[in-house]
Amino acid sequence: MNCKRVSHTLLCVTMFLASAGPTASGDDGYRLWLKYDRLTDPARLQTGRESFSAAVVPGHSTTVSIIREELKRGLDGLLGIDLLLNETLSETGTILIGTLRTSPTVGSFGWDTEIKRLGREGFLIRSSAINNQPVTVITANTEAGLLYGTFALLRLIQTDAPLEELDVTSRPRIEYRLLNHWDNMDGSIERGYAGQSLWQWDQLPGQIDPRYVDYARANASLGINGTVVNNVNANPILLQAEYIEKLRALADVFRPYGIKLFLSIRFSSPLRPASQAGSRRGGIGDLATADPLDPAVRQWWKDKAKEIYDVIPDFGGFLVKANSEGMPGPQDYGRHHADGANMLAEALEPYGGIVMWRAFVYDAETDPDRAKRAYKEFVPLDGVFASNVFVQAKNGPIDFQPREPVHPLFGALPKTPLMMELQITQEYLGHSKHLVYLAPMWKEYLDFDTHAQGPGSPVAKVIDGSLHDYPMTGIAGVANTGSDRNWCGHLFGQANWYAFGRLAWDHQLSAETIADEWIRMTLSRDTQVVQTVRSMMLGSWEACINYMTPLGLHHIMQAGFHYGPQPSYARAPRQDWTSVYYHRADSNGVGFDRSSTGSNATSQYFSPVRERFDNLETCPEKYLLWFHHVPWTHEMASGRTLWEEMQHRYDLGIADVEQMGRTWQMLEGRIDPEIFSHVRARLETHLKDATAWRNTCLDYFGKFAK
Ligand code: GCV
Repeated sequence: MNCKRVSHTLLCVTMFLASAGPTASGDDGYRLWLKYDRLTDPARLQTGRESFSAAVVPGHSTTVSIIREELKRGLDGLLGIDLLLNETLSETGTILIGTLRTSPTVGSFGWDTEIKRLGREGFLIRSSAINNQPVTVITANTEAGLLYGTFALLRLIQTDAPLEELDVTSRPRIEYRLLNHWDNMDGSIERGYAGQSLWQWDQLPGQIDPRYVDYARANASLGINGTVVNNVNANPILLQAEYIEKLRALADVFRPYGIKLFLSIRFSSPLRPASQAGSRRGGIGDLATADPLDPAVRQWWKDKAKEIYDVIPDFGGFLVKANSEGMPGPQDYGRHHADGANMLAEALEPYGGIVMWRAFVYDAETDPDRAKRAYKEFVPLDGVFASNVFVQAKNGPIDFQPREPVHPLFGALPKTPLMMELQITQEYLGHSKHLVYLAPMWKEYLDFDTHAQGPGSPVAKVIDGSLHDYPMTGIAGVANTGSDRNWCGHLFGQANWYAFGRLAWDHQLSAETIADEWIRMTLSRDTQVVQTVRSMMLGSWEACINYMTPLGLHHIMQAGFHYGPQPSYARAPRQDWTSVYYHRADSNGVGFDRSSTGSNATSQYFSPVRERFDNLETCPEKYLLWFHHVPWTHEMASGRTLWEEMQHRYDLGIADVEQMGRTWQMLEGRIDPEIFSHVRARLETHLKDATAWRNTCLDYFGKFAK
């Protein structure tokens, strides 16, 4: 049965309605994907109960206690067993969880070489036997690895994976897997749509909200190993001693879950406070300059780093937005990005800390085309950055649009570890009101072949370091979490948090597999419910592109708010902050000519991508209006004119959202009623607002196309 496209789901739903059973009630979504609801298949229950009735987890650390608790909780929920926690392997059906160091028994299997290859965070789960008694072994080189292995075993049980003859080896492909919170000190979240910040600064360090623990646990279950707790539009007060204490309290909660704490810093922190309230430029120091080449400034940062590491010995490092959107930076002193980054790198280096220097810069003086600016600023600096500096670039060259071509920096910095920044929060994709599953989008970027070193140079290989042999690798996701009871506002927003974590661990996973796992863990294990919801999810990103910005249109959102459509927006302090700058519609056609006859942004890509994008005939239609100004009468692959195709795409987007609503409606009684009503209400808003998108855009562009 083919349930892949949204439009096919009706058929699939109709076929299973008779077979699926009723569900439990009253789920507020708080438990995320770690629900551990009881298995219903009797055969699986029996296998599970026989295989996992006892556990031996040697050790005394907090992480070991967490592993024991998680296992107990998970197996109690999934299998209904009261797990025996033993000191020795006396029971049949024991899970042994230990490293070569903590468990001599693990050493007796002769797997030492394999285990060493797991690295710092990988794990091995294997069915084996001791004295003819079956045993399941979870082993790793570190406690973090054991924790990840424990979550992985629980996931296998929870997702109905085969449990016999287990043999799973897994290690992360990327070293730094971070959430970036854009949380402000007043509790608000920039581009956050799920309530207020999770961090209660006024209560820290004394009071630890239990939610911090649940947050860390959820991240650990995915293998996320770091979190930048504050907005890149950073407030420097977090560097004050009082706040470092508060940060210590958070770091203490995160540490046993394998999560390091990082900070966004303001480059001008060494300066005296700004006299103007709300200014992005002041600091917390008493210096008259923040020039990165000034010895006093360099010393200020060294002292600050020492102060932080004295309190938080495993502090991760700094994320920096500099010379971007009014944030101060080295260019204020005639220095370049590497001067700024290297100064901070020097301060952090003695403690093993790193700098993540963002490439989200678009100074209008660099080039009239915003899409070209970051490349022009950063490529000349390749090889100039210190070894503990990442350059962190967004997936596309503008700003988290529904669809962009890949950022040309990927592949263009062979000597500088490039960290990819994805946006989990849906700033430009319907906030927490639209159901948009982002894994297919992220896969499109990761799989994109840059041709940086000939064919077979996908972005995934750039960021996992294998293309350029990067000494360190990283990926970041701008978090969509908040104080809302269900964490993400929209229940399906959880799927994006989940997908980010899973892809950060293993970018080879497919969007389908990840959706499947998430649905089974969050909504239902009924195969047909899973297929139906998965098809809704898989079609949702393309639907969103169609009703917002089809065919390469971009940044035609409401000014500032970025939710609804505003293609007519023309007044702004700067040209590149308006919608008309991006779409350039006129009576002849529409689109931004970035080809060699226009801004020549295509030249920033490697051959043959460059030529493919440059030529109107070979440019993929999904990027057409990104790279070309195209006549309204241009014949598209479908045989329609551009204008007809645009209408068609907008209509298709709406049809898909309508279909999502119908499909969801048919799931009533098959999933938890509270979740059902919550999603149904969101889908109603989704359809209403998507329709506004179509109507506004067709009305607007129709005036040009006539
Ligand atoms: C944190 C876009 C967003 C801003 C965000 C910025 C960034 O411009 O609209 O809210 O600021 O990107 O990534 O720094």
